[in-house]
Amino acid sequence: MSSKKVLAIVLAGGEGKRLMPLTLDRAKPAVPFGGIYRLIDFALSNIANSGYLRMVVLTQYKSHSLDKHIAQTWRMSSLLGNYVAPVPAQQRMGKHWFRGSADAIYQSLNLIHDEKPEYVVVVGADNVYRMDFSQMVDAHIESGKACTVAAIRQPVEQSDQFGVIETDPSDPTTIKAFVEKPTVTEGLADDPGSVLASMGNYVFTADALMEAVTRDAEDDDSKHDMGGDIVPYFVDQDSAGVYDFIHNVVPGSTDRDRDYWRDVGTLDAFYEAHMDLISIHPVFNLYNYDWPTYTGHRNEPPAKFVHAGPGRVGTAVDSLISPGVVISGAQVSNSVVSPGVRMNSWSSISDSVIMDDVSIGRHCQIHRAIIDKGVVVPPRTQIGLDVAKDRARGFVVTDSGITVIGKGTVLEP
Ligand code: ADQ
Repeated sequence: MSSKKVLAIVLAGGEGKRLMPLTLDRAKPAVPFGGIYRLIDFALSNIANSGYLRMVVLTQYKSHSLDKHIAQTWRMSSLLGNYVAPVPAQQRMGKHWFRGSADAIYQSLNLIHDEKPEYVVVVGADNVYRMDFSQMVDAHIESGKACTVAAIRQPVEQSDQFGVIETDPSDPTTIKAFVEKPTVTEGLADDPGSVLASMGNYVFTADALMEAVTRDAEDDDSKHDMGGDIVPYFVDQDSAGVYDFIHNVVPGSTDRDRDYWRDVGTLDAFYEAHMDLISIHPVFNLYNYDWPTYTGHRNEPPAKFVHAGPGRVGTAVDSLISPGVVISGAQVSNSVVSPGVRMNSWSSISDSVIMDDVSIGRHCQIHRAIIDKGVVVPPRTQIGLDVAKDRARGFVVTDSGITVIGKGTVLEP
């Protein structure tokens, strides 16, 4: 099938309240991830690797760093008519901003009219995974349905974080019921510990999508949400199908990571997804060159490890260390370190995520922490060793005890 018939729409306007303080200053899809990436790079790379090179990214909340990242990184050759276009809310349909993800599409219908695709792939921008959307589009076309929802099994106790799909055993590819973020107590018949969750990725037949979001815009009772309103509308029409992610096989994937998908909507999930990158046999393999994850690179020299004197050997193990990092006489383990970080003698950094340009002085101990860009950690600082003390200092501490320090904080000596 020609990729020209498919337009990809990336929903990137979410606020990401549960990732505070990482989303204090930026939209959730712009949150740094995995040392050198932004969360949105996973969705955009999947779309590009699927062969769909016309993408619009709908933005709204604090979109400056997202726009900058897309403009600098995601430039396509216009010779072939390819583009990645960030589209901010513009009040085209009245004096209001996007009222929800379905309204974001409604307010951008001019883009679909201009492009005239047959099919529209709509994806979220804040999940970490690899997926070949062309396989899902093929399944959608074959099913004859107007809407297809990508699905993956998730623990039943997390059902209130997902759209939950119910199918009929006699017709397992048709969605019988879809409820957005319910509290479910009973799992699947063949897997009682799991529910079938929406991944927030959809394929629509273009005309049907345009009609659905237009109807939805006129419905004052609607929350104008893709999961809460648009998918249930197609379910009511008996025209919503399910595409099980288990069938999606991406080149270069292994048995270990082929069904990897993480919703990193909470700080704990965000932290755990980082730990997935650094395990010895990673459950998510960044080194799959057959399905690369693209991003923009800073112009940085190689990472450097300095033996700064007796007992001051700069080392890093089981860690991802980005360009421009200098580890001088400090020990790093089990951590993900972004470009431009400086770490100094007699300091130890373990089980942590350290973002760009953080500076860590001498004799510091940092454990189980997420430290956002540009934080200055003065000498002899402890972070993550005593979470009660961290809370008392005003830091965010997650349910599982991860200490999080917001962008640009200069800590008291
Ligand atoms: P959530 O991720 O909770 O659930 P939502 O907050 O709407 O749903 O975010 C989905 C995507 O839409 C995100 O990429 C977000 O940035 C974007 N978005 C949200 N509001 C927007 C707006 N006003 N304008 C533009 N973009 C917006 C969704 C589905 C669930 C599914 C989970 C899987 O609704 O059914 O289970 O994703 O993670």
